[in-house]
Parts: sequence; C-alpha cells; structure tokens
Amino acid sequence: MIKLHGFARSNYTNLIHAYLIEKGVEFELVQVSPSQEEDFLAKSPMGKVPAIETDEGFISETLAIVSYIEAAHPDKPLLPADPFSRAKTVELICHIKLDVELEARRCLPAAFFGATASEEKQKSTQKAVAKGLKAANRLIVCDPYATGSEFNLADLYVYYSFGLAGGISQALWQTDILSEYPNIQGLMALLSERDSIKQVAAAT
Ligand SMILES: N[C@@H](CCC(=O)N[C@@H](CS)C(=O)NCC(=O)O)C(=O)O
Repeated sequence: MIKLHGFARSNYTNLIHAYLIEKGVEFELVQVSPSQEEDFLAKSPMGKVPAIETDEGFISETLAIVSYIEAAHPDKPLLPADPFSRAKTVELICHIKLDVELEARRCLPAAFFGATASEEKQKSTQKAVAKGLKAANRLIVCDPYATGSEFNLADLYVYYSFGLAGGISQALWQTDILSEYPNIQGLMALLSERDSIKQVAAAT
C-alpha cells in the first residue's frame, strides 16, 4: 500500500491526500516534517514533503507523484487522455504552482512565522503574484472546473496553491489575491464543498 509522508498543515501534502481520495487508491498517512537529515534527504532530495513510499521506493515532488499514480492506477484518470488537453492542464498547473504559489512563498516566513521581509521584497512578491495570476487566468476555464466540465488535477492545484498564496497575501497585506477574479473565487467555493477536500480539511 502507498504511504503518504507529510504533515497536515502542508498544502502540498493535503493536495496529494485529496488526490488519493479522489483516485480511490488505498494509502496510509505517515506524519513527517520536512527535514535536512540525511535519512530523509535519501527519500526526498530537497527534504520537502510530501513524498510517497511505494514498493519500489520513494518519490517526491507532487507532479512526479501524480505521474506515477496516474500510470499505476489508471482506473479513474485525473488528467485528460487527449494529448493536447493533457498538456494544457499541466501548463495551467505549472503557472499556478511556479508563477503564483512559489512567488508568494518567498514571503511565507514573514506571513506565518514572524520573519521580516523588506518592503522591496514584499512589493516584488506582490507584483510577481499578480503577474502569475494574470497568466493562470488566461488559461483557466472555470466552467465550472479549472479546465472545463470535468474535475481534474488542475482543480486540486487551484484549491491548495491559490489557498496558500491567498493566505500569505491576507496575512501580510490584507488583500484578496482573487478579488479581480470572481470566476476563480467561484471555483474555490465550489471546490471547498467537494468531499475529498472536506475530508482532508477534517483531518487537519
Ligand atoms: N515542488 C514541491 C514543493 C513541496 C513543498 O514546498 N513542500 C513544503 C511543505 S508544503 C516543504 O516541505 N517545505 C519545507 C522546505 O521548503 O524546506 C512539490 O510540488 O512537491
């Protein structure tokens, strides 16, 4: 059985947790914090969570984890079969993950852990997040789901990545990053009612 190593307040752990529930794949949660200890780096080379443990070994990085599970458990696909649609879904995920969330994360220690971030850093972060959101909004469909009528993996990145970026923005600047995007706000509300996401929230 797959073991999901991570911790409940990690948005990426929660994303894979919800994904496994959606897939109907059996798994066990193993509570682990990020660590730079050698034994954990052997499992997750950057010391980050989540990582999954399979019969063949460990896999870190959410997109790598998903690519393994989609291939090993093809029953309920959460990526489109059509090559172009699949690539467009991953393209949207990359912009959400790299151009919105990762940019916002630069200010995560200041938002949640009492660290300081210079005004210059805060301004450049806000600017980068706004640019990334504009890019994501060019691709996102929200009719009603991220890429159209079917729920898929992109919706989980929307929920958990915009959720974290939004939390950072609220904590530091008291602004809603989605205020100009009622389409995405509507999708976030829809996703918050989803069973898998509710189950994960209840477990945190
Ligand atoms: N690119 C990674 C990001 C994972 C990530 O940032 N995990 C956070 C917890 S949500 C972490 O382990 N942070 C600890 C650190 O940055 O050292 C993925 O998609 O899995």
